[in-house]
Amino acid sequence: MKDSNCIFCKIANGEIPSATIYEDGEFRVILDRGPATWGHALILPKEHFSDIYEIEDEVLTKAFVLAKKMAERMTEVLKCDGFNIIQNNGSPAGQTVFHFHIHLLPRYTDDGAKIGWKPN
Ligand code: D5M
Repeated sequence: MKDSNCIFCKIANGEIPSATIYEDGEFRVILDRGPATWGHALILPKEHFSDIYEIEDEVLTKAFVLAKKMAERMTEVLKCDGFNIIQNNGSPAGQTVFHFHIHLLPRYTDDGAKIGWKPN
């Protein structure tokens, strides 16, 4: 269900312009307005789900299949050396926009970006 107060609902459904790099009937992929690396993009479902707990499994599956395809294509185009696929849930985990989205983060050797989690 669309949420009239949700900025990503408006972007995903084309009511607010965005730097769109892919679109189909269910998803829009946009460039992040504050890129952590060159080419940082976000997959937005057009339907509103606040987080991974709320999103329907079928849409979630399609979103991650799309993430894989986008990562493959973006790696070809951007010539990046690695790729983070990140999805935050809840404020303590870094979620700031409460419309489910997947971060596509091209990584470059020695890019210096402070991203990622490593076990101690
Ligand atoms: O990620 C939310 C991300 O969304 C964060 O990287 C900034 C980005 N953002 C927020 N507003 C916009 C607009 N209007 N255009 C493009 N990108 C945007 P989170 O995982 O919730 O912290």
